[in-house]
Amino acid sequence: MTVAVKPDAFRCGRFTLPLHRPLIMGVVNVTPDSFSDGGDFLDPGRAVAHAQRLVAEGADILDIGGESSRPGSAPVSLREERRRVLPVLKQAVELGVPVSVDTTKPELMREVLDSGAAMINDISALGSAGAVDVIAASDAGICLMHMQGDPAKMQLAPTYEDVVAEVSGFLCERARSLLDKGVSTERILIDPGFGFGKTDQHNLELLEGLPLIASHGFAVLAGLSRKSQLGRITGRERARSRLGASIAAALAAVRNGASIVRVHDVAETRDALLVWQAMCGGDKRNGANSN
Ligand code: HH2
Repeated sequence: MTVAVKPDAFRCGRFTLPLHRPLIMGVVNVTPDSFSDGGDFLDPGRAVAHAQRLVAEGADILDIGGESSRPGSAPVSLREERRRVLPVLKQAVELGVPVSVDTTKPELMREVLDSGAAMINDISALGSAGAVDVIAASDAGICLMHMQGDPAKMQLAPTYEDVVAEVSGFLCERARSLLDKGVSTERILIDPGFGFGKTDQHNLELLEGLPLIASHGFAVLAGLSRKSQLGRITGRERARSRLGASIAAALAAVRNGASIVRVHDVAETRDALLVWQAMCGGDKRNGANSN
């Protein structure tokens, strides 16, 4: 296996974020139906206040989403997603950290990049027609996430022969399509998409396989925060009560090579990562920055 050198930094818009320590992406869901905090921040004022709080707590990146992708969720129209995201984005870009928008719609990608977003987080890995070109024509960062199927049906019967090889191969192919269009490696994040068309066993194999996924030379983002598998492991039904579980999962992901963790609870994750790094020196695999 060839181990490519991991980028030293993630570049998105006017920002360059060094990757010598794990970064935290704080989630701002401007939705009525997100699986863990649906409705809490649908009001733009509350969403902006939440974004401010996440930055004060140590978020390195904010991720604003206007469409839930929880299993069984229905798609939202462009008009509605726009209505939810844009007012929050316009204020969030003043907070001093890069703002990502979690969307699969190329029209919205173009508009949010024009309004100051530094990054796009696409759970369909730029699968919509024209999406690759929107990113290529910008200086934005991009997170390419793997999903089998779509949110409406993805958890019905996820099937793989070799989940790590298939997810890894897909992400590399999508990343290469961006490199071919002139997007630099430092602007690209890859994400195995925990819980997106995966059984619990697939998720565990992907977590274990993160070193392989991280060996392709792209920084890895991992999103495990509050996810239902953590509820099944701990017996905690309520997503909000999965804080301890989410922190453990974030540490496991970073230990296995993730450079960025996407989380709902920024302050607690930050503290856990700082203590773990101070006491354990991180881990050699994450220190792969220096490989
Ligand atoms: N998970 C969710 C949404 N977007 N993006 C990436 N890159 N990786 C993830 O794991 C990921 C993601 C689901 O979490 P959340 O946004 O809190 O829920 P919902 O989709 O219900 O809004």
